[in-house]
Amino acid sequence: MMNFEELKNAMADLEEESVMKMMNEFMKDGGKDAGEALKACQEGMEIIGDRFEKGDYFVGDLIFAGEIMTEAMDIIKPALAVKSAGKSAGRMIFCTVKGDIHDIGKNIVKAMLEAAGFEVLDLGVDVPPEKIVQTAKKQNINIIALSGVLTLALDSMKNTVEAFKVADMRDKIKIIIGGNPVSEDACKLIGADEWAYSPQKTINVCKEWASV
Ligand code: B12
Repeated sequence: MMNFEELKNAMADLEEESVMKMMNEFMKDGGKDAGEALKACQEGMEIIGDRFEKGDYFVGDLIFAGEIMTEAMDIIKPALAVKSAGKSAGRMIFCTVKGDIHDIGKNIVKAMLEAAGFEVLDLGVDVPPEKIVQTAKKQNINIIALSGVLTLALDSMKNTVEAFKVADMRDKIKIIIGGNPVSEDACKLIGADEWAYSPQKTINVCKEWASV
């Protein structure tokens, strides 16, 4: 049985070997409650963030943390995402907004959307509003998912919504935002249609939009 508290602490302490061992054993045991494993890793990442703020960890530690988290998620991805068979659930654009290069959360949510049947056009990180608007126009895609972990990402998200208005496309597209600083209030301020923290809510919202 996976001890999620131990996993969280191993993540926070950057014990790569222990984290991988726990993840591999977790999958060997059937990978049940993969969402809990994700949550434990995320909580570990929050502790890492706090230690960085206090000056106990440095940028090199954040980089290493990112590598461990990505590796860990690669192992449990099959258990996190329930594969849907059949036709495409819809097409969408996903990216991390301008000024922000954090992409671990984006990649997790993207993998789960793909498993749920979405065709996700991933524009990567640090993506300027104009590029998102142009891609949506060219590819005729009307569901846009924006990720951001830095506080400044909220401004970039707002600028992206504005860019869609300027291009006279705002009423034709749906925008969902997510990431650590995103909240109900931020969503209102930014003018997005929805916000989510959990990948499952993201899937539900996008499925609803795609079905209209
Ligand atoms: C790993 C990490 C890095 C790595 C990122 C590697 C990578 N490939 O992503 C690296 C080393 C690159 C990095 C760099 C920096 N970082 Co950093 N980083 C982190 C850390 C420790 C973890 C982030 C993470 O991956 N979390 C785990 C994932 C799974 O969680 P998540 O992103 O929240 O995603 C979940 C949800 O939010 C949601 N979600 C995510 N996206 C979306 C999108 C949609 C549409 C939806 C619906 C849902 C959704 O689903 C995910 C799964 O549940 C955080 C600490 C923290 N508390 O988050 C700091 C943190 C984000 N970093 C911080 C800082 C300051 C920096 C740097 C400025 C450091 C520096 N001096 O250079 C740079 C900025 C570079 C830039 N321009 O972006 C600060 C941000 C402070 C702020 N308020 O703005 C934090 C909070 C640390 C701290 N406490 O000080 N960082």
